[in-house]
Amino acid sequence: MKEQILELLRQHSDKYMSGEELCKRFAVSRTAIWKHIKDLQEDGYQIEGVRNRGYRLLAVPDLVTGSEIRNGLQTRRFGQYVVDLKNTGSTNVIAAKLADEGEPEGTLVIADQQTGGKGRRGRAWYSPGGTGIWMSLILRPELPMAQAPQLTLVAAVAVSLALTEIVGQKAGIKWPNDILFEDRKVCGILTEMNMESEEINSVIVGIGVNVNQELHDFPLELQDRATSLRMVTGQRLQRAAAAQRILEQFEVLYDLFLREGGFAPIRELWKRQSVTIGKQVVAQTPRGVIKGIAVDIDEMGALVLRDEQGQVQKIYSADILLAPPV
Ligand code: BTX
Repeated sequence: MKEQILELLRQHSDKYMSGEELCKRFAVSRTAIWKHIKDLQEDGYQIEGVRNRGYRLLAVPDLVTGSEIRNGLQTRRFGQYVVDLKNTGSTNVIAAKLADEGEPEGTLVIADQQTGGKGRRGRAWYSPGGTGIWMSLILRPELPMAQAPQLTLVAAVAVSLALTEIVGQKAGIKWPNDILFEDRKVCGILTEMNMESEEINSVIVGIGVNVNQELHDFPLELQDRATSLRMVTGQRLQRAAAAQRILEQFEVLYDLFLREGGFAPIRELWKRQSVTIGKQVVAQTPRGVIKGIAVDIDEMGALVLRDEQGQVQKIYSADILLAPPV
């Protein structure tokens, strides 16, 4: 009922909702209503209560709850069902478990804090409470397995377009899964696939975005390479609103990706948002280190390098270091 009271207060935030009206709607006592209001106030909602007039919602806190994410969200599936957690190990782990249990495509797991946030190849993702968007989306694409890694690229385009719009400054994609502002990482994406007899059962796309951290909030070893939306704009932002823009962009691009049966239509957008193409890169691949100039991304999503011998090489999986344009 607390959620429903909040919804009503949201809808009528330009006027007071009388206690009596609320009692009638929910067929409960005034004390019951008052207890829920108090609960909401404890969550950080600024609700004014005026004798003989009622309650009015003045301001909402920066929470990443289902209620905040769904409120005004312009999607059909992505984020319409939300599992919100105050604190968890990794949202990717929870989402994978829910996917196994049959939760549908678009289910979102979001946490205020992660204690075991995962990056790629066993690395850690720093995810302190109250500052970032730590979320994982369940997808169930009908795709050949070889195409699943392209979902990371689709997600990267979505995040980069959403963050560019929010901040008013280009959020660049560093192949394959980082989003950067001025060469510093603001977001990382971790895509994990669950197979069942050669078919994709689910894909979990984990997205971590630094939103309200200041430089000193990052551990020392990240201070020269991480940034947050607040550090770029100089302003605190509502995390839920940013998460909504990402989900909205992602759903549109994901639908396009599935409809067109591949990465090709996303490719141009990717190239436009990329800060990788044209750069001298050092790629650490499972086959060894390759140095060269990133010249393109192909229709499968592989990075195309021209190596020091002038040979063209395609890179499907690697960590890359960028150097200035040559
Ligand atoms: P990655 O392996 O490309 O990047 C991990 C590296 O990024 C770390 O080794 C560290 O150097 C740096 N790093 C760690 N934390 C941060 C941070 N907060 N900001 C900037 N740089 C950082 C990137 O992997 C994939 C990250 C995905 C995170 C999401 S959060 C929701 C979901 N749940 C989960 O456990 N992971 C994903």
